[in-house]
Amino acid sequence: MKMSFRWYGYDDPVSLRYISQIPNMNSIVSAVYEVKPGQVWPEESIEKMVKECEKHGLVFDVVESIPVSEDIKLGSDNRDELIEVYCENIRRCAKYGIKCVTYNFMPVFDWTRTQLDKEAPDGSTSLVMYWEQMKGLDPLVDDIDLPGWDASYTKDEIKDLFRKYAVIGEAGLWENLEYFLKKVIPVAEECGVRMAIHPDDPPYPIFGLPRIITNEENLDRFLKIVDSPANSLCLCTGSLGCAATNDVVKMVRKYSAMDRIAFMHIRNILIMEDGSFEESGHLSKCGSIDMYEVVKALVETGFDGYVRPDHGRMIWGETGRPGYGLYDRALGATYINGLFEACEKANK
Ligand SMILES: [Mn+2]
Repeated sequence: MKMSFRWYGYDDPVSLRYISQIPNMNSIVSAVYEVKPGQVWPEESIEKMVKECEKHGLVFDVVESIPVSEDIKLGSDNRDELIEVYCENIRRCAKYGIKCVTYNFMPVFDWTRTQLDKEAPDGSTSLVMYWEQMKGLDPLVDDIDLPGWDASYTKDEIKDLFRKYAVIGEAGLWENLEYFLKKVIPVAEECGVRMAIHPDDPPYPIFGLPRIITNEENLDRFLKIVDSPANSLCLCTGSLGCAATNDVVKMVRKYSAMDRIAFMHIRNILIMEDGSFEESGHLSKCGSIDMYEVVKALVETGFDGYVRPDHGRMIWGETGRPGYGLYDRALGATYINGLFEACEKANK
C-alpha cells in the first residue's frame, strides 16, 4: 500500500513539512482549488503542486477530487461540454503524474453532518450526525444551514436542485452516471489513471435526495457499468460504515480481491442506537468498525493501492479545518501503518 494524506493546498494550516514527518508518508492527496468546478485546471497549477510536494519528499499522485457538476449528475443539455472539460482535466493530471482521481456522484452536497465540533468527555471534538438535530427540517420549506453545505447556492437554487433531483430520482441518477462513465473511463484508461468513486456519505437518502453509491448491491452494479480497473472504488470505511447493514470488511475483501479498489479511506465511526453516528478515533475499540479485519482483508488480497487516514478528531488544542487537523490524522496513519506491518508479517 502507499500511505497518503489529504492536503488542502497552500492555505492549509497543516504544512507539507509536517506531513512529511509522519512515518511512511508517501503521497499527497489534493486538488487545484483556485478554479471553479466545471472549468479546466491550469497546467501550471498542477505542476506547481507536484514540485512543492517533491521539495518535501512527497509525491502528488492522487487527486481528490475533480468535482462532477450538478448538470452532469442531472443530465442537463450542457453535460457533453462539461464532461469534455472533465476529461481534459484527467489528461492534464495524468501528464503531471497523477495515478488516481477520486470523485463522488452525490446530489448537491458532498456530505452531511449536524455538528462539526461535538465535544467528547476527553475534550476532543469531532464531526457527528444526530438524527435528533435533523428532525423536522425540510429543505423545500426551511432555510437549512448545515455545516458543509455549499453556501454558494442561494435558497432558491437549492430548492430548484431538490425539485430537479426529485424528478429524475434514483433511476435517472443511475442513467446519468452511466453516461458519464462511458465517456470518462476510456479517457482514464488511455492515460493510465484509475478513477475512484467515493461512496455517498452517509449511504442513505437525506431529505429525499437520491443516493446510489451506498451498498454492496449498488457497488456491484456500478462496477459492471464499465468493467475495468480504471473504473474503481475509493472505499471509505467511515462512509459505508454509517449504515449498520453494510458489512464493510466483507466489501473490502471482495472488491480488493477483484482489484477494484484504487484508494482506501480508513477511518472509524461509532453508530448509535437510533442510527446517528459520531466520527471516532481510528482504533477498532473506539468505533463500530473492526480496523484490524479491514487491513487484514487488504493484505490477504494483495492490495497495492493508496490508503489515507480519512478524518480525524481535533485533539491537543489544535484548531483548523474540522476533520482535517494534523495530530489525530497522524495518529491514524501510524495506527494503520502498524496494522499493515503486523498483517503483512503474519501473512508471509
Ligand atoms: Mn472518505
